[in-house]
Amino acid sequence: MGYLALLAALCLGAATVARGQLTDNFYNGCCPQAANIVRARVSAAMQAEARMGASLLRLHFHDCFVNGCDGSILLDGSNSEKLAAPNLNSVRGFDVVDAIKADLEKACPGVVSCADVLALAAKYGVLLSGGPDYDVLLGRRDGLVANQSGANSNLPSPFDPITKIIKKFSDVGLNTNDVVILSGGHTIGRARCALFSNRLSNFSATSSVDPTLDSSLASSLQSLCQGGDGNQTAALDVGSPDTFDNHYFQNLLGQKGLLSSDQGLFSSADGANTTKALVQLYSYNSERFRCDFGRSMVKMGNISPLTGSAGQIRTNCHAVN
Ligand code: HEM
Ligand SMILES: *[C@@H]1O[C@H](CO)[C@@H](O)[C@H](O)[C@H]1NC(C)=O
Ligand SMILES: *[C@@H]1O[C@H](CO)[C@@H](O)[C@H](O)[C@H]1NC(C)=O
Ligand SMILES: *[C@@H]1O[C@H](CO)[C@@H](O)[C@H](O)[C@H]1NC(C)=O
Ligand SMILES: CC(=O)N[C@H]1CO[C@H](CO)[C@@H](O)[C@@H]1O
Repeated sequence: MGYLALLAALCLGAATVARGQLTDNFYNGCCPQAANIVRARVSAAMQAEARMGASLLRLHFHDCFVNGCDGSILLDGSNSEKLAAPNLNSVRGFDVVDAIKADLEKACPGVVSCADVLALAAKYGVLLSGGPDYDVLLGRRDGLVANQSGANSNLPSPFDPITKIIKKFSDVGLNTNDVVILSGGHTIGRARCALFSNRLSNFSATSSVDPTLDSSLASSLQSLCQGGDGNQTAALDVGSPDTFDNHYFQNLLGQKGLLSSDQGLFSSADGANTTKALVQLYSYNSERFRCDFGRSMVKMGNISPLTGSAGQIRTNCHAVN
């Protein structure tokens, strides 16, 4: 057996031992440098553009909600998830993923899946933004198909009522607590005017601005978006868009959530009182948020993973082998 084949076999061995479960030491035997390789690339990308940490976090989320965390969002082609409405001109970070994968293929050819690259990149995007250092679980294998219609139906929209968002999370095994905790991912990153300008004018017959949007924030967003093509971006966490903190929840208490789906967790009547109570909790208990966020990320990362001999380890994340 050649050296490289032996390395790959070590990883298969780990999968067998784990009986289809993800583990926190999956690559220790066969590619011990995997996490450091990902961390270095994410760090370099964030030095060039701090927002990239957020973009990589979102990529993992959008991968996991469609056919599980299987790297399907990275596949090109006419049925590509990249072309689905929630992703088109919206998800970003593909170049960083390619650079990570190229480094990994040099160090440990054929060993680290694209799905795990996304999980690791999300972890370091969070950590290097100042977020919690949770133990990411690994050992996912890559899917063989993209699912554009699945991306259109499963991914939450900022225009969905909170009840519908809760349903989309429960469809993938996540509960209402996870909805609130993981929405806290919006402590970093940006959103385009097209996704929130519905709140700025013509909101209802009686008021032109969403009554649950702080009026001075509304004015500044109006000037940002006015006359534009909908592609201008605003911070999801108005005070500290590149720092992972609990200001996202404090903002909601002050009606400074950006998306309707953010503010709805605190203000919406249909949000049920659980989401409101959790927003309050995290607004004053930052440690609790950090801890719960890590736990919910692990849970999200566990959505229908392919393990053992299912799927494959893609050599090129853009296409099946
Ligand atoms: C609860 C339902 C959710 C809705 C409706 C939602 C919606 C959105 C929208 C509309 C954007 C802006 C897209 C654009 O401007 O093109 C966005 C950005 C973002 N979302 Fe969410 N999201 C949700 C949950 C999550 C979750 C669970 C995470 C991760 C844990 C997450 C992480 C992010 C991040 C980090 C960004 C900023 C990305 C960047 O700056 O490139 N979101 N989200
Ligand atoms: C696409 O996603 C939908 C919704 O999750 C699912 O019902 C369907 O089986 C998926 N199709 C494929 C080909 O994976
Ligand atoms: C926003 O930018 C994308 C390219 O990133 C472009 O295709 C789209 O037309 C722009 N939107 C509008 C409304 O012009
Ligand atoms: C939410 O709380 C309010 C009072 O704070 C109560 O009137 C209402 O019935 C509660 N709604 C639900 C769904 O529990
Ligand atoms: C009630 C209200 O503000 N209506 C306005 C909605 O937007 C259109 C233009 O997009 C205006 O013409 C309406 O006056």
